[in-house]
Amino acid sequence: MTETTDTIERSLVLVKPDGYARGLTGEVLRRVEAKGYRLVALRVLVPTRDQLVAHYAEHQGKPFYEPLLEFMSSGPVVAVLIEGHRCIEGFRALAGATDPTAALPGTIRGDLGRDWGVRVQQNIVHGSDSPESAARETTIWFPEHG
Ligand code: IDP
Ligand code: MG
Repeated sequence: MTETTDTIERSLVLVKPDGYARGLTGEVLRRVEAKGYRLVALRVLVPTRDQLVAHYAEHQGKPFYEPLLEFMSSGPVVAVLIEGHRCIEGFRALAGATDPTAALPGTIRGDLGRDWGVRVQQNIVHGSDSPESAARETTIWFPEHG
C-alpha cells in the first residue's frame, strides 16, 4: 500500500500527568499505533508554565484555567507527534469526549478516565483539534519539527 504523501497530517498528542503517573503511556501509544498512525517524535518532560500558557491560550480566563495549568505542570507528560491521513480527527475520536465520565467506552478517556472530584478534568490525553492548532502546538513541544 502506497500512501499519497501530499495530504498527510500531523497531530500533537500529550499523555497528561495523570496518564503518565498511572502508567498508561504504553496503552495510549498502543492504541495510536494499532489505529495505524506513525510516531514521528516522542519526549518525556515536565512542562514549563510558559509552554502551558502558550498551549492553553484559548482557555485563559476560564474557571478551570489555573487548575489546568497547575495539573499539567504537576509531573511528567509524554509529548508525541503522530502522523497519518486525517490523524487530527482520528486521534480526537480515539480520545473521546472531554469529560471522562461522559466519554464513550471504547475511547481512551471513556475506558481509562474518570471523575476524581477535582476542579479540572483529568482525562489522560490531549490531541490537537485542527490543523492550525496542530501547527501551533508542534512549535511549542517540538520546535525542531515546527
Ligand atoms: P479537549 O482536551 O477535549 O480539547 P478543551 O475544551 O480544549 O478540551 O479543554 C482543555 C482541557 O481543560 C480539557 O482536556 C480538560 O482537562 C480541561 N477542561 C475543559 N473543560 C473543563 C471543564 O468544564 N471543567 C474542568 N476542566 C475542564
Ligand atoms: Mg482542546
